[in-house]
Amino acid sequence: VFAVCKSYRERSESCQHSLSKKLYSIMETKSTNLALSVDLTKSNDILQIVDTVGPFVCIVKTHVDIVEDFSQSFVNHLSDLAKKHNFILFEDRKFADIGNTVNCQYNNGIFKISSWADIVNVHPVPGEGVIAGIKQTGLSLGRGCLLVAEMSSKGNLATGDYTKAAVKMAENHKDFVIGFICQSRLTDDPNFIHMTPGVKLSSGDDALGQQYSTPEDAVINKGADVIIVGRGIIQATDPVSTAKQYQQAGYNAYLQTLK
Ligand code: 6AU
Repeated sequence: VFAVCKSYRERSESCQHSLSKKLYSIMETKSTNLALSVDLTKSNDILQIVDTVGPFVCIVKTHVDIVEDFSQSFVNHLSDLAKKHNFILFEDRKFADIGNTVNCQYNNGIFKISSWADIVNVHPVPGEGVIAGIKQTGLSLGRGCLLVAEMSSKGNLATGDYTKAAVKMAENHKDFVIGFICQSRLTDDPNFIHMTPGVKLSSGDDALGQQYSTPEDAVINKGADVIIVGRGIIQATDPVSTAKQYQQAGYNAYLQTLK
């Protein structure tokens, strides 16, 4: 068991970034550490599930490049739902190029990610320039980013010294990096939020290398602040009641870490 053991309220007070403060206060108010990964390909399907599951999550995470009918109106609707249900928008773009290129990818093209996504994630593999590139636009907009310091997939290379170097990079950019995508507790610095994907009610794997642990395992043993759940919810016969189950499992696990 990791050493944080602080309530969301305390964590909200001890972190610096306004987005982290907002996230912890949403988690406190809505009693949820659940992020919905809404990996669907039609905007209406996404908006429909987000409107029904929105009350139970603190974050909605998108992969906008899989949306077949992407439009500005889709983004406007998604942003309206974020206000209506009080959650944060996370575009899972995993930027991984030189600073100038990622800055262009962040601002331009069809998706104009910087104009609507509160959070994006970044692979640390190119070095600090990848953070600087996103930060150049994101800082003044009040955005934040997460470093992919560890991965959930079988045989991934984000381990050992790579993960340690990622933590160092985050420490050098505390004004913009608000945390990690990870599979374990990487630091006790209250400025960094740990978000863990690869979560399902029963552990196991998929046919393409994804590896799952349970909400309890992710929060209590791996030290996740936020659990990220995709297919466990979106492929369930009843996504709303299933989302409630994940919310409860994740939140109860959090309560156990406070004891
Ligand atoms: O629950 P799933 O397996 O349906 O979906 C997991 C989601 C997917 C992945 O692209 C993403 O989480 N993900 C990430 C992220 C969030 O960066 C990193 C990782 O190591 N594993 C992972 O599954 O949208």
